Amino acid sequence: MNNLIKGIVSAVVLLYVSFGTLAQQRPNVIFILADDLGYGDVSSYGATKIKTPNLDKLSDQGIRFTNAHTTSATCTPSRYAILTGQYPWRKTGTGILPGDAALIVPTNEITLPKLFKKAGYNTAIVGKWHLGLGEAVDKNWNQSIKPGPNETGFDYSYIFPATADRVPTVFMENHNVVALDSLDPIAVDYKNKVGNDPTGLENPELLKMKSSPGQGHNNTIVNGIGRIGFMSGGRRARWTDEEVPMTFLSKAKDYIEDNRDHPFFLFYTLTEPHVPRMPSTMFKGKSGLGYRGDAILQLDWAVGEIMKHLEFLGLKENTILLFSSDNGPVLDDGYIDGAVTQLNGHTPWGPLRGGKYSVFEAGTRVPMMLSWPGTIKPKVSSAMISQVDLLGSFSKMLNIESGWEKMDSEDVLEALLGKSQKGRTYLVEQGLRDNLAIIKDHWKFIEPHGGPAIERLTNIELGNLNKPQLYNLSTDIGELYNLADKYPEKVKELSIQLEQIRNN
Ligand code: NG6
Ligand code: CA
Repeated sequence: MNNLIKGIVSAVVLLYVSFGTLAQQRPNVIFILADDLGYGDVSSYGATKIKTPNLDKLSDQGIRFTNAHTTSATCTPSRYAILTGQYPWRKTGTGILPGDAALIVPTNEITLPKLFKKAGYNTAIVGKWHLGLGEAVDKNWNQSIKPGPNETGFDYSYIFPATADRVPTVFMENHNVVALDSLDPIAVDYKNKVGNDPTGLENPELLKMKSSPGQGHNNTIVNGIGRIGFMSGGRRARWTDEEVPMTFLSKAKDYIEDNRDHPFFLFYTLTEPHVPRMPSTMFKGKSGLGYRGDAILQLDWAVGEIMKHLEFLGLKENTILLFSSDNGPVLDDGYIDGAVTQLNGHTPWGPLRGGKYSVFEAGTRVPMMLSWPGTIKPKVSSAMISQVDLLGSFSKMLNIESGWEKMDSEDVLEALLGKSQKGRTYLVEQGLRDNLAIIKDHWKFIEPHGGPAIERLTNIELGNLNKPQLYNLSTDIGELYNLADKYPEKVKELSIQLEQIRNN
């Protein structure tokens, strides 16, 4: 070989090797999202009546955020924001969805998983979906259903359609219900009873867990639990609640293993501790706090299993593990499951006021930890971060154009990786409906709202008041002292800013 050819060959080899190394260096990203886990439900966030050793380990080896927020105090809007990088209240129809809703995430716009795909990652979602499926409410569950998670950017999906308390109580792998049986077709209806299955209303004696008076959850009974909505057929496809988290865990572990040689983004969306809380037998009674506490122990265990799996596969160092919750905590959310009677002094909301559905802090301020062993140094961060920022921040990390600059999303990568204590300067929080609050620096302004102050069924303070509320979160994290009358200029400034963001 003459020198020229030798030179070209070695340059090509060098290029190949360095691209290969670069590709290898790109970290996998696993985002584990719990359902209704509160700021005070985790021992590294101060819980004393329950121990979450695996989440604590994650806190110890990564960054533990004390000022991280969902955009909204309920699931559907909060997840919509994670995927789209936009505040959900800009679009109608983004509230809590029934189980037969059509897909609400646009399929022709950038999403968080599409961003990862653009960067060459494999992408998957395993767990709860709750963003609608198909083009319309009316759909045939016995055929392929599109669009859904796969059309919004996930190469692979293994989900349940809505919430564990809503029909259809089935898993879907990509476009199809798992274990379909053409001789026993599935029908779903949210208005009228379909088929002959007993309902919680007609046959309460068949229930293994009673629904709370006045909260519904008394339509079709599946696995001894009354659901929201009616379904018939699909007997083979119906899940057993005790097995749901194990199924998701096993699918998540398989996905990680199958993709060990290629960068991947896995959105692993747990169902705990959302209702119906029906943990696996090995967790029943373990926490002493009723099934809600048991479900939290189960969730913590699943996170530990993922961490062990990463270690076993040699992926620990090169995987960003992000953990958070989709909204704040609730005790009685539809079933009599001991959450209230066996609370035993536990405070799921920690030092915060309100809970799920609330525009007070406990609605949207959630536990969040990020670990990337070997790359980031463990610390506690008070940087203000919203989950809507994941799109902008990962765009920055992956160096991919996504247009986040024109969205509600911001780039807070430096804060996420613990290099800076500065996150956003302001963020907007959404309560149950259209009631909004804005936080800027340590000031929080809640706009006047005529809705009820307390939601009677769940016994949660929603944060509604028909006059402005202003709280100084640096001295009053519990939002007890309304300073609106004392600082009218601050109220004016923040209400104008909120209006500007709303009209953006
Ligand atoms: C509420 C349900 C509640 C839960 C919630 C959704 C009633 C009375 N309550 O409407 O049980 O399913 O919706 O929770 O129906 S979320 O975390 O998915 O937003
Ligand atoms: Ca939720």
